[in-house]
Amino acid sequence: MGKTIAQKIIAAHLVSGEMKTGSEIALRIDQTLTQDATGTMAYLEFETMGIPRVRTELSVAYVDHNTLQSGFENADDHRYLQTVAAKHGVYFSRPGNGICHQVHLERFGKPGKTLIGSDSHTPTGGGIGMLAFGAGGLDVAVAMGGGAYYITMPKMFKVELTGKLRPFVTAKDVSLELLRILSVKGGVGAIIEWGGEGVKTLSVPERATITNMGTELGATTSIFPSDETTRAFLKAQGREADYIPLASDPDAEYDRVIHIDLSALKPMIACPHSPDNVVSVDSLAGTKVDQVCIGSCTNSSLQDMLKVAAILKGRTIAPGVSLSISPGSKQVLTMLADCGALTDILASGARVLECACGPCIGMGFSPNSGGVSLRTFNRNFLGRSGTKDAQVYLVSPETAVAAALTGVITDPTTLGTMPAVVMPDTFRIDDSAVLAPAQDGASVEVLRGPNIKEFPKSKPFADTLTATTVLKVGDNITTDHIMPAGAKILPYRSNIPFLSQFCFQVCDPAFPERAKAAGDGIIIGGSNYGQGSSREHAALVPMYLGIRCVIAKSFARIHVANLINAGILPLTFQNPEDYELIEQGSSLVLDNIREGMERGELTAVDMNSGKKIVLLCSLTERQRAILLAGGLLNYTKENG
Ligand code: MIC
Ligand code: SF4
Repeated sequence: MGKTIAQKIIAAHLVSGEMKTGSEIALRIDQTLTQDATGTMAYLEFETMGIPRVRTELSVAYVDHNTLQSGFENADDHRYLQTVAAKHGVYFSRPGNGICHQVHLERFGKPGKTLIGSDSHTPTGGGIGMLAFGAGGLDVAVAMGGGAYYITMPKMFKVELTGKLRPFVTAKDVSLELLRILSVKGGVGAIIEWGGEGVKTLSVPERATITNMGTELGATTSIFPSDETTRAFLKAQGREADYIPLASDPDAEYDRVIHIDLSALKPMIACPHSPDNVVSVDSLAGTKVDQVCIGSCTNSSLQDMLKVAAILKGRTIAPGVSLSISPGSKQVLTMLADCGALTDILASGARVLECACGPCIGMGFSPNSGGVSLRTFNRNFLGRSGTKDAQVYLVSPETAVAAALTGVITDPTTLGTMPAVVMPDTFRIDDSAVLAPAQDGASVEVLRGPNIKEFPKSKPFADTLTATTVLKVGDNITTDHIMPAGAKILPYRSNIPFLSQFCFQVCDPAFPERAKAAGDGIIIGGSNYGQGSSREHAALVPMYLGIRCVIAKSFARIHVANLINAGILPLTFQNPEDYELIEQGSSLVLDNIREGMERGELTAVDMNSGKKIVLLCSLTERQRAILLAGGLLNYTKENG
């Protein structure tokens, strides 16, 4: 039988396991990336492993999230990251150099290689034919130390593209259309491969927009073939030598095939507060807009920015709208300046922000009270923008500019003729903001600030657990609900005690106190619990607050791995209707935990109602050992 692209890369990197859907496989990881919001914790974890130098082909530490320095905390963390990277053989991308995924695509990504990053949008690298996964910081730390990355062998989905996008219809609209079809859980357990004749019409940055947003589908990762378009992109980046061709075999088999005709697509928009709440832009035409934000790892490439500048040229934005533009990298920003496009952007009345995540993670530029904000980003979860009652919509750069000019939601295809945008044959190569690690790490002193607090310790499991259900939540709970981000909280990513005050703040501000008072606690969740970001803090903080188990209808992939790594037992209902039987505040007893973990089935007895609820845990031997050791860090220390 022929192989898919992903299967070929997996086969070439398989350390252990069988490439059988649903079974655990371990992969050799060629490259890692970290960003600053998850990176501080990841390097603290790496340091405790006592490995002097990373064992990957390439590891890069980016600073792009916590760039607002309104106190010493972020600056201290940047200094820590710079020194710890220099010491251990990691390249350091300085603040201002750009968003990790954009810079990695431009300067480091290689077709056919494996990459894991402590950020859920690491699959952006699939745009260039990499097999790239988002992971918790601890998994990245282990990979930096030369350890394998464990995943469940995914199903294979294919999206077959035909036709060609019409002017003003974009790769973002393709992503939104797929979210409309599949929903935020439609990709769980699957790798999404993009193929068909339509692929040839998409540039690498367009492909990267699409693989970036595969994360919102819950997919394990997404990948495009590596073809002549990929070669041209790498050549323009001065990296043609990194090119290899990659395609699926003609007889490769897929679990599901979805057809999308690019020519038939319309501009689409995701409504508050979920990326799959998608309708066509024309159906909302005329809705008043207060703010427009263009940028993020989804839509900040040179191609996106040149299109935005070309539409803005000679026009000014509507008086009621505030427009921000954050180019994805220093390369993008300098090239916009070189060709004069930056002047067109500034002349329109836009506010140009630094090359960083910025408003996407609530790092400044929060909307006004109840404000309508149109963003070219990938997530519009409740409260993520920093304004709890804001109405955040996700759109393409073209739809964003149309709204900025008119002041209302506007179908960009009504703007007239799309100005021609010519992409340069070569990019401006200047890697001076990427610092190479020290030759001799031993002499480098790692500088730590007072904000770095001790890593919380998890308790190993006894055979019986009696715990209170301290919180019951519904479906599609995101890690932004569990552990919010934003400018006020993000600087404390290496200070778990401080962060814990904000756990579940969006759902229930009394949760942290209640959880602490309860001692051992359990969270009850609906389906797709923990979707969204890779932040391991969404597991470490509940662990710190005494959470021992999460019982849900189903889990998102990265979060469930983070729970296990943190020593929290993830359980699912055998019968999803039993979700209704458990009330918040009841007391559950779980017996014979060890044996139950082995059998994959445990019974919880509700002390209030006396009801018995059957719970499932399909854990591998390794995962059981991690849980029994009290988390991956303890396990790794014990097993070398
Ligand atoms: C996000 O987009 O939510 C983030 C911030 O990039 C996260 C990582 C984090 O929480 O630091 C992600 O996507 O993994
Ligand atoms: Fe940064 Fe937003 Fe991308 Fe996350 S989704 S990496 S916050 S730009």
